[in-house]
Amino acid sequence: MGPIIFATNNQNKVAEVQLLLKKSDIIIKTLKEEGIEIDIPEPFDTLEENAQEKAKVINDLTGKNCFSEDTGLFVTALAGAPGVKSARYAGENKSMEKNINLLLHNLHEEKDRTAYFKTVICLVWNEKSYFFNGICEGKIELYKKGNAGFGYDSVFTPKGSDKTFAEMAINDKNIFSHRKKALAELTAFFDQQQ
Ligand code: ITT
Repeated sequence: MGPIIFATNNQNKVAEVQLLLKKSDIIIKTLKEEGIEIDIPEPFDTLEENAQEKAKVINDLTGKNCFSEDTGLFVTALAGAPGVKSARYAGENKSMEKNINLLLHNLHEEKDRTAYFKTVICLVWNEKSYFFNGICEGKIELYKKGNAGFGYDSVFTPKGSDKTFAEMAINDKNIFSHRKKALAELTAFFDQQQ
């Protein structure tokens, strides 16, 4: 199997996925490596549609097989917000500091801090679309902890851990994460193709 493009502009996702695929036959090419500079749109109300849009844009551009993913943080006490809008929770400028501050503010004095991350991968493979999901349950902390990772990692502690994702090395985040679970489905799909 030849290399496959991972259609993302998020280098932290690339680092996590590269580690997760280390022991598999799947070799990924990043948009950077393909010389593609594009702000991929995420205009829809579901992770599935946004993931498919990202993969289709890159497939149309290159004619090559590729996959993308869309991820959201779903908080119980906020009726699932920030959800699909996680990147733009506090506004269009996509400031993670503002997003996290707004999240902590909206959860102020809230006792139920349960939340989950969900990742949907869309694979465009020989002109067909395939979807793979991963969920990681956990809770939102009262304040930020740790400096590793990205996005909401500093306020999210996965079930089964006493550390936030931002207090973990990538390998440890990869034990629990939504992305790891979705990617396991993707690798199982490729195993079946052989
Ligand atoms: P691409 O669309 O280029 O893949 P992105 O950073 O825009 O990259 P998403 O739309 O999937 O990715 O992410 C939505 C938001 O959720 C965004 O603010 C991310 O920082 C955050 N996020 C995604 N995965 C995360 C993770 O594993 N841990 C913490 N935050 C995450």
